[in-house]
Amino acid sequence: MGRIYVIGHVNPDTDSIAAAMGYAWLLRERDGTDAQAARAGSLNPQSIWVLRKLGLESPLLLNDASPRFEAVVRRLDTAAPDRPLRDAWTIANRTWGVAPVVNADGTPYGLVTGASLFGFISHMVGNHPRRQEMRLAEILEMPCRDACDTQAARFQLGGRIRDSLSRILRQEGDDFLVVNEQGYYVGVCRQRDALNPPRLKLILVDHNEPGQALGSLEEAELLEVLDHHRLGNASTHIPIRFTVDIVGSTSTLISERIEEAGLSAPPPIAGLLLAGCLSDTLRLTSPTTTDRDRSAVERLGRWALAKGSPIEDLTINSYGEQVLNAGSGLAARNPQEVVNSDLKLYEAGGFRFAIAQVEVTDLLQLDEHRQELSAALKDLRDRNGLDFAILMVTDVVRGSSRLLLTNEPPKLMDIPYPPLPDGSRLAEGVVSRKKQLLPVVLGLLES
Ligand SMILES: [Mn+2]
Repeated sequence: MGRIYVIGHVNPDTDSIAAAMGYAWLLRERDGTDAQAARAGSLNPQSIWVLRKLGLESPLLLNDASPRFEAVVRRLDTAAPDRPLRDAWTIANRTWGVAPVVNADGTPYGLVTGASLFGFISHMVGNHPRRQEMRLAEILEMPCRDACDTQAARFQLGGRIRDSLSRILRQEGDDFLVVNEQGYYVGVCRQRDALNPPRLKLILVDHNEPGQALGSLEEAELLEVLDHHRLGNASTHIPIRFTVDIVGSTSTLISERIEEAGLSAPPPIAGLLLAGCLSDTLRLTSPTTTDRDRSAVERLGRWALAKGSPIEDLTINSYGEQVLNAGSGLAARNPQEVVNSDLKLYEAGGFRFAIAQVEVTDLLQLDEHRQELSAALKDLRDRNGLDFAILMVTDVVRGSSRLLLTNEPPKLMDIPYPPLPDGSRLAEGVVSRKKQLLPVVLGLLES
């Protein structure tokens, strides 16, 4: 069957990412299919936050379904330019009569083909009858470089075949070199394969209109559509499985299929689908919400919040709140909400203090909101009768934090994070309150 890509719409939202990853997981788990989740554009801040929180890798970026050279490349063994032609001869006998010759630095030198070999021999022998007595063994001792076609076309592994069609057709030879982005040898491609490449197998989730799909959809082989939007679907040559249902999220449909298979998604995948559903239905408050979405949230919550899950200490409500907040950055939220939404109180060394944390996808946001956040932090300290308070603004993309401190005691002067001109501190590589920041603060307070 080969690899199948499961992909959502362009400008992907969290439901699109979740449905692609959730369905790819189900196809692998239930059917043993080689299904890979993909995305048709950059992740939005909410999806970045959710994937980070759950410890999941971002799905593969796939902007365009047009076949690329990687679909037709054959990774043939190589000979070195200075090695005897015998080496290339051995390889050519095992392939279709072609041997790539590659320099010591990994760049291709050329191809030994039937035509190049014939050209070489006729050049050696010419029309001298005496030289026709030359033995094959002598010829095979000559260096590969002498019998190479160095003019063979080179194509980029990731390049679209369609964009190179006229060059492919104009080529003298039938075999081409395929190189990676750095220009290093990857393999060889035959003209006939390039002219008839296998189509990319696609399953569309969370959309069905070609206008919302990745580019060159018409060049792909569409296997299935699973969606909850209005119809505007592409036509196909053969019947496909097509599901469009009136529910609040595609994640709901995926969770139903997982349940129907008698399976339960592992906590990170369930947490991702839960985020997709909560985000599309605005925590089940949007008018698109149905009873099936409510059941899905219950079911996904059961799987996602299990012991040992990355979000085991949250509830459906608190998780949903964080998911929706993660989409908005600092700008869309009032400072009181930012400092209060993820707040922990501590006592140590005779001090009572708070550490609040907020996750952003870009620390530059902090510069615009620093003053009002500092004011909200002071206010929080006063109202809770604390000695001091810290706000940890964590960049979940780059994995660093900046700290705002208010009324910190002299003992914290030695905190090992350099102060910036605006008075905040830069905690490079620090993302965990529990495991990184708190032990440092406790160490100083109790010293
Ligand atoms: Mn959706």
